Amino acid sequence: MKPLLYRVLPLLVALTLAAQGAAHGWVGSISIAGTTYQGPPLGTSGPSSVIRQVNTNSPVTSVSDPNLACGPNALEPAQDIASANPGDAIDVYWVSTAGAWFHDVGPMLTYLTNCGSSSPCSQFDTSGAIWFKIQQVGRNAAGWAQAEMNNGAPANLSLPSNLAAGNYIMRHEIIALQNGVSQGGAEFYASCSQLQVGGSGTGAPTSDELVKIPGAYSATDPGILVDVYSNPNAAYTFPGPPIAAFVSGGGSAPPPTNPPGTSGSPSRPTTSPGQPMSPPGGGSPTSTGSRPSSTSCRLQRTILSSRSVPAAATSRRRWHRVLQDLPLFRK
Ligand SMILES: *[C@@H]1O[C@H](CO)[C@@H](O)[C@H](O)[C@H]1NC(C)=O
Ligand SMILES: [Cu+2]
Repeated sequence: MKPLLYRVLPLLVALTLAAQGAAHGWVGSISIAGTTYQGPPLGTSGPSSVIRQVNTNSPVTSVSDPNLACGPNALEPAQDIASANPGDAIDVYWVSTAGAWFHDVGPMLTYLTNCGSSSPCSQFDTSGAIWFKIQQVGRNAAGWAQAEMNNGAPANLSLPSNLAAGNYIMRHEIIALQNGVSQGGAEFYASCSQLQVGGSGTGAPTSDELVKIPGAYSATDPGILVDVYSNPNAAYTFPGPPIAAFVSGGGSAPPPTNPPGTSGSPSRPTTSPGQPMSPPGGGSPTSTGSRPSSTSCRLQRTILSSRSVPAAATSRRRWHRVLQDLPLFRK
């Protein structure tokens, strides 16, 4: 009974995903200073976790989608809070239905928002929250850092070494740019985790370093509407605000607190914290169904194993386009 179920389940999931026309990814776990925190299974809010889990592996593709903050329907707070300290090393393990994360072009960025001191982040509503950037990585000598995760490696960052103590939500984001050449083609993946940071740091962003999410990006930002294949060595312009100056030891200000009125702001569109979550593979609230752009992501990687050669990159993109038009290959 059980073994059979286990054998059939992945198939069912795959079929559901094929029907949905997408297969992308989510955060399976994070580790903070060596302690691992498992995320809830995709599409659930339990078991208890520090990660606000998304309910679909599909990306957000609109820069004005409220799901840009924490990923699709991850607005429901998680139950747990991770203890952390300034300077802690954090690993973020992005996974996919294929196992490891499989997109390989585009930046990864990390933001924090302060949940305030009156209640823990497990009660914090991120709609209308103000965020500041603490980290971003694009290409390094080996290529896009995102591609390092294709072998199962986590994204890695450190909390600012002088970060003021307090309650924070960490937002880790991948922007997958394989379709970034067309407006609306960039795929945004975000994941929020609830932290309580101790220590005696005083570092905080200045008011001009704070952004709302959505609100921080435009669909035509040079780091979002961009052809990453034609000129692979072109300098990449990260979207969003600069990294807060205090992160590298610059000036600091009193810790910013989200104004009380921001939580549950009526400007939030279609979703609310109390809304029941759909089962795995359920419809994406971002209406990405019309863009089956990444159905062939895994396939193209299998077919074209050569990497980091510009010519191969160009042909990968062509394959991406060709394959996504062939229903035969949508599996
Ligand atoms: C890990 O961090 C190093 C240093 O910032 C960076 O070069 C590398 O690309 C990162 N890897 C990932 C997958 O984030
Ligand atoms: Cu994808």
